[in-house]
Amino acid sequence: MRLITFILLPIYWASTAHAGLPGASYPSPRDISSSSSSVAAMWKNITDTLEQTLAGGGWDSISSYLLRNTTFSIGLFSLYDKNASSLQYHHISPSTINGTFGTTHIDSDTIYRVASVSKLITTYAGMVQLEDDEWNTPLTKIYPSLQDFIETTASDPDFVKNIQWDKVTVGDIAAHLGGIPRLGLPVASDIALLGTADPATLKIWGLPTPNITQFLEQYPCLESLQFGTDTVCGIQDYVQGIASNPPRYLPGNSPLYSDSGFFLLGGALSNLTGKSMDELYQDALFTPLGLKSTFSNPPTKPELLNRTVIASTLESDLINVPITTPSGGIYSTINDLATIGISILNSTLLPVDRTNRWLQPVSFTRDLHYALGRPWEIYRYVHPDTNVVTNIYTKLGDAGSYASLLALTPDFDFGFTILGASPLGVQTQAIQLIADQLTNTMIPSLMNQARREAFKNLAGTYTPKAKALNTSVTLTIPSSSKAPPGLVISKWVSNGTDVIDVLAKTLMHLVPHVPQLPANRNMVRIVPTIRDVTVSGQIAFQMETVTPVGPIVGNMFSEMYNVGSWVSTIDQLTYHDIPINEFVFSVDKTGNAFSLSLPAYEIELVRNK
Ligand SMILES: *[C@@H]1O[C@H](CO)[C@@H](O)[C@H](O)[C@H]1NC(C)=O
Ligand SMILES: *[C@@H]1O[C@H](CO)[C@@H](O)[C@H](O)[C@H]1NC(C)=O
Ligand SMILES: *[C@@H]1O[C@H](CO)[C@@H](O)[C@H](O)[C@H]1NC(C)=O
Ligand SMILES: *[C@@H]1O[C@H](CO)[C@@H](O)[C@H](O)[C@H]1NC(C)=O
Ligand SMILES: *[C@@H]1O[C@H](CO)[C@@H](O)[C@H](O)[C@H]1NC(C)=O
Ligand SMILES: *[C@@H]1O[C@H](CO)[C@@H](O)[C@H](O)[C@H]1NC(C)=O
Ligand SMILES: *[C@@H]1O[C@H](CO)[C@@H](O)[C@H](O)[C@H]1NC(C)=O
Ligand SMILES: *[C@@H]1O[C@H](CO)[C@@H](O)[C@H](O)[C@H]1NC(C)=O
Ligand SMILES: *[C@@H]1O[C@H](CO)[C@@H](O)[C@H](O)[C@H]1NC(C)=O
Ligand SMILES: CC(=O)N[C@H]1CO[C@H](CO)[C@@H](O)[C@@H]1O
Repeated sequence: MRLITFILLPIYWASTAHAGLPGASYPSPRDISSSSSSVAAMWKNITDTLEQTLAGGGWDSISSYLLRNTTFSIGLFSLYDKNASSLQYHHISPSTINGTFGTTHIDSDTIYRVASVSKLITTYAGMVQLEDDEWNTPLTKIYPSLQDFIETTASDPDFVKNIQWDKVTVGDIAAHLGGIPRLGLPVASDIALLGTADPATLKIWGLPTPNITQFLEQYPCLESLQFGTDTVCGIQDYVQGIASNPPRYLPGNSPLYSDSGFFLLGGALSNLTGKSMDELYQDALFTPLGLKSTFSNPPTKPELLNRTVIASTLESDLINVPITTPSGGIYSTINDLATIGISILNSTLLPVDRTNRWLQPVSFTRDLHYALGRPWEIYRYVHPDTNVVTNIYTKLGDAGSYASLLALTPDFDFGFTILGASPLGVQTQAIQLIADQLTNTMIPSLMNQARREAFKNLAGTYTPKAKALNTSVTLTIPSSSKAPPGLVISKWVSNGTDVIDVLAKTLMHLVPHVPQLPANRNMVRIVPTIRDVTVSGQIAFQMETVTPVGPIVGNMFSEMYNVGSWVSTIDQLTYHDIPINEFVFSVDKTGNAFSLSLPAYEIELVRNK
C-alpha cells in the first residue's frame, strides 16, 4: 500500500512534512513598502479591514468592541526597507480623545508604557554590557542576603521549602527558568492582603487569619510595592524579604513567568556593571541607538506627558517603583521600538554570533508552537501551504492599562510593534487580535514576496566565462505557493556530465531505506544557509531535499531522516571537504545575483542576462 502511494504521488511535492533545513527559505525580501510589494498590498488589506472593524463591520462585533475601546499604534519595520516603518496604523479611542491628561493625538512618536517589553529591553542591555560567562553568575554572588540564607539553611536542606539561590543564575532568571515565584512578595491579588481589607474574602477560601505585622516585618518592600507609596524600596530590601520564599520548581527545570526574576535581573546587571539601571539603559541602548523617546522613568515633564497616552489615572499609569522598572517600567514609542528591533536584526550592538545565539530557544513549553528564550516568547508559525515553520521572536507586555508587543522574524529580517492602552482593560486582547491578524496575513505575504524577489534576483541560467566548457546551472522557482521552499536546480551540467542525475540518485540512497525507491530529479532544491549580504555580498545555499519516510509512516523515529535534513542529507557529499552542493551567489546592493560559485567544482559561473 505504502509503495503504491509513493509511486502515484510525486514524492517531492505531496509530502505533508517535507524535509527541511531550519531557517529562511529565500533571502530576506528587500521591498516591503512599494506599491508592487505583496507585503504592502497585504498591509493595505489589513488596515482597510481594521477601518471596517472600527466602523462596526470587518471581523466581528467583539473585535469592534476591543479595537474601538483601545488606543493603539501598529508599526512595521524591515532591515532592508527603511521605508517599511512608514507602514503604520493608529487609532485613538474616545476616552483618550477626551482624557484630562496625556496626549489627545496619536502618531509614531506617541509614548506608551511598554509594560513587560521592558524585560526584553533589560535583557538586551545586559547582552550588550555583560560577558557571556557573567550570565552564569549565581544570585548568591550578587545578593548578600541570599548568600546568608543559603548558609543558614545549609545544615538542613529542604528543596521544596527553600530556593537554592546558589544554583539560580543570572541567565536562568532572564529565561524565566529560576523556578522562583512570579512575584516575590504578597501584592494586589494575595488573598491575605485582600482578607485584611475584607475579612469575608478569607471565609470564601476557608483560609486562616493573616498576620499583617509579620508580613510587614518580613517584607520591607511590601508597602511601597503594594501601595506605590513614596517609601524608597531598594533591591537589597526587596531581596531580603524574598530570600525565604518557597521555590516553584528546581533551578533550571521548567519555565515559570517571573516578574520578580526581572527585579532581580535589574539588580544583578547593576551589580555586575557597577552602573545604576538608568545609566545602564542609557549607555547600553538609548545613547548608542539614538533613542529620544524611550525612558526608564515615567515621562512626567509637561512636554513629554503631552505625548503620552494616559488611559487610566496619572497615579497608576505613571507609577514609579524603580526596582520594578526592569520588569515593566519602561516607556517608549513604535518608532523607538522599531529602532531597537532593527538593531537586533542587524547586530548593531552585538557581534553576529551572540545575536544568533540569543535568537534561539532556551526551553520548551507544553505546546509545540511555543518556546522560550531570554526572555523571548517564541511563536512557531506554520505556513498552511507548505508546513514551513517561521519562528517569531516576541515579547508581550500587559500591565495596568497598557499592552505591548515587539515581534521579530529573523528569517525575513522583518518585525512589527503594537502598543495599546485602554481604561477598560481590554488592550491585551486587542493587541493579541491585531497580532494574529497581522501574522496570518503578513507572514505568508513576506514568504510570497521573498519568493518573488528570489525569482528576480537568483533564478536563471549560469554559465562559465570560458564558453568552451560544457558547464551550466539553471535554477527555477515554482510559481505555486504550495511548492517546497528554495530554488529548484532544474539543470546542472558540469563539463559535459549531468550532475542532477547522479545527485538525485545518491541523495535518495544516502539514507538507506526499504523498499528502494526511484530518485526524482525535481527534488533537488537549495535554501540559504549563510547570509553575509552586508559584509561580503555573498549568500551561500545548501541542498534541502526529501528522503522517503522510514518503516512506520507518520511515526517519529521513522520520520526523523525524512523531516530532519539537518541530520540526514546535509553535508554528506563532499569533495576536498567542501560540500558538493554548496552554491554561493554574489549579489549587488539590491540583492541581485551576478555570479554563482560552486566551490567544490572550483568554478565561478556568470548569470546569463
Ligand atoms: C514609503 O511607503 C509609503 C507606503 O507604501 C509610500 O506611500 C511612500 O511613497 C514611500 N516612500 C518612499 C520614499 O519610498
Ligand atoms: C482582504 O483579503 C481577503 C482575502 O483575499 C479578502 O477576502 C478581503 O475582502 C480583503 N479585504 C479588504 C478590506 O480588502
Ligand atoms: C546594518 O549594519 C550595517 C553595518 O554592519 C550598516 O551598514 C547598515 O546601515 C545597517 N542597517 C540598518 C538598517 O541599520
Ligand atoms: C467627550 O467630551 C465631550 C464634551 O464633554 C462630550 O460631549 C462627548 O460625549 C465625550 N465623548 C466621549 C466619547 O466620551
Ligand atoms: C504576628 O507576627 C508577629 C511578628 O512575627 C508576632 O509578634 C505576633 O505574635 C503575631 N501575631 C499573631 C496573632 O500570631
Ligand atoms: C556586587 O555584589 C557583591 C556581593 O554582594 C559585592 O561584594 C560588590 O561590591 C557588588 N558590586 C557592586 C558594583 O555593587
Ligand atoms: C506639548 O508641550 C510642548 C512643550 O511644552 C508644547 O510646545 C506643545 O504645544 C504641547 N503640545 C500639545 C499637543 O499640547
Ligand atoms: C573536462 O573534461 C575533460 C574530458 O574528461 C577533461 O580533459 C578536462 O580536464 C575537463 N575540464 C575541466 C575544467 O574539468
Ligand atoms: C553538454 O552536456 C550535456 C550532458 O551530458 C549533454 O546533454 C549536451 O549535449 C552537452 N552539450 C554540448 C554542446 O556538448
Ligand atoms: C467606555 C467606552 O468607551 N466604551 C465603548 C466601547 O466600544 C463600544 C463600541 O463597540 C462603545 O459603544 C462603548 O461606548
